[in-house]
Amino acid sequence: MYGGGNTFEGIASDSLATEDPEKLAAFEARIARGEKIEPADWMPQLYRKQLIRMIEQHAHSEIIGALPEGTWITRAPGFKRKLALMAKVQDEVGHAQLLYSAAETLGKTREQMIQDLISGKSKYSNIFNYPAFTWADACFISWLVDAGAIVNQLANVKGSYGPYCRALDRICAEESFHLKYGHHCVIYLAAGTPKQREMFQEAINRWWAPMMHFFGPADKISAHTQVLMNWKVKMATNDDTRNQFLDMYVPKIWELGFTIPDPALRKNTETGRWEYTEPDWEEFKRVINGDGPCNKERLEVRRVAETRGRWVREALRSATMKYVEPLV
Ligand code: FAQ
Repeated sequence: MYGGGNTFEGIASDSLATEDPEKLAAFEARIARGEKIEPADWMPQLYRKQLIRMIEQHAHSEIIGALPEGTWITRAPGFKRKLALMAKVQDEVGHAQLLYSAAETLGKTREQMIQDLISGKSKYSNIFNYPAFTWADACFISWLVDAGAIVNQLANVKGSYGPYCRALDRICAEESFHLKYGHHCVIYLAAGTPKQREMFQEAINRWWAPMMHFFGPADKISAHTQVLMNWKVKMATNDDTRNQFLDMYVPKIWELGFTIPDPALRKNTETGRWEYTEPDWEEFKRVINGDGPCNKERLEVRRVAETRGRWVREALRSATMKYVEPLV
């Protein structure tokens, strides 16, 4: 089992033995019937902890995920691309807002979540710890990272925790626009000059390994999949979502005449599954535990935002602040 080196061991070994067996059975029966669990409903501590962990990491991924693309807003080629990218980045930050609110319903405050992010205690998606060197890297994120996120989220939208599923529902709708935008950017490069095609090929070469890691460790070493699937928080395993992504997007990449830097990549027509070189899980582990190419830079941006934005939050919370009726 993959340990991740921090909070996870504690959560995984958490025992259900102290839970009231009748309440636990009723809770599991509700989940089996496909009912949604709402914040005021009884739930086992382990379900609560797992949800907080996963939703919080998802929220952090959205705000950190805004950074590599965000640096391209001023350099995006042309006014329309700048406008579209600005709207997309703003959407990602909005997704974080929805997700932090969903996690707050489980009892962890937003302040604590942000503290845990900037102190390095909480995780966020591995993929945003890599640099977006070129415009083609930004296009890769908008098309293929968004595509990966949609595959995962469309599965989990049917999950058991009401507030998370409702947040995902709205997020998926917005992500589908991002996907179209990203695809359009890539088609433009693919139909462009040899240099533009070369730029996108280089982006694929750089991002393929982090993209394979994005769906999480292989099922055989994943720590949380089983418990999350039992309680319908996760509706597909890591290998299943990775396979679904490959099924949907590898043919599209190949159709555009690009190559993928994995000589073993092929669909096994008998099993219907994709075969690929086993991703380097040691690199994945290093990156998600703080030692990737951009981890320090990403967290520093959040630290600065937290410090500089403090006065705004304090002003909003201030008891002296009153609503003033508009003069109309
Ligand atoms: N990165 O046992 P599992 C986006 C950790 S949103 C970092 O398999 P689980 C939008 C995991 O936390 C992208 N850490 O864990 C966008 C655990 O560590 P812990 C985010 C990872 O929870 C697009 C350990 O490894 N999406 O991109 C990763 O069952 C473009 C063991 O792993 C979500 O968060 C990873 N990739 O499955 C924004 C969706 N994978 O906590 C801007 C919701 C695993 O024990 C631009 N989350 N770990 O210390 C999920 O579906 C799941 O949490 C998984 C991982 C599938 C990510």
